[in-house]
Amino acid sequence: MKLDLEHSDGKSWQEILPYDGSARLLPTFLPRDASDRIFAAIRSEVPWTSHDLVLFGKKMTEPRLSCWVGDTGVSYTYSGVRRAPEPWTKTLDELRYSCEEVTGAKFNSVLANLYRSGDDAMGWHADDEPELGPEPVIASLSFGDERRFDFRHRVSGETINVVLPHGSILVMSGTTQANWKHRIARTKRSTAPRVNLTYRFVHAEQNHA
Ligand SMILES: O=C(O)CCC(=O)C(=O)O
Ligand SMILES: [Mn+2]
Repeated sequence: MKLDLEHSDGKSWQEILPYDGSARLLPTFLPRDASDRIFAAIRSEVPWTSHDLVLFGKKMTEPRLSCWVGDTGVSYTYSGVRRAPEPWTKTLDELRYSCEEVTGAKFNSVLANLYRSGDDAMGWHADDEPELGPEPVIASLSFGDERRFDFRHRVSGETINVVLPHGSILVMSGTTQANWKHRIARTKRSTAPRVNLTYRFVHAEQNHA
């Protein structure tokens, strides 16, 4: 799907990727005071859970808290584990409509991640599960401490780094997931919490709910 993000109140989007996909950042998507309120609300509304994952045959605990939220019946396999969604909270649902408005895309679910400090992270991966479709639009909102988001091209190995500020939106679309992986690396620089919300559309025909 082709996105037209240019008409958002004259605010300027920055294209982060040089080729093979699109990742557009709007650093000032939400005002500071609204972002502060949303950050506090999400941290208390969401039933944060620590999840296990299997990495190289070893069971480990993910270094972050997370919660999968979505419309009834939308299930999603993530880190090898099928998850049924938690119901929408008021704040997550309101933000869904803001993301739909600014992207022109539809979202039926969101993966919420809470990085408690710089020790929490997410390793290299792509949001390329079959149920997201071949060219998913993913709207990623960040709140709290700034963290560096890295892209790495699957073939050339080129890496691109971008800092995601409080109240920002990063929209990945086109062939981004097919060509690039991304991560949030551990860092000694960050000690304060950060919340990230990735809004997605999970296709019903791929559901195994
Ligand atoms: O925390 C972030 O900015 C990225 C999260 C992410 O990649 C994901 O939820 O799939
Ligand atoms: Mn991801």
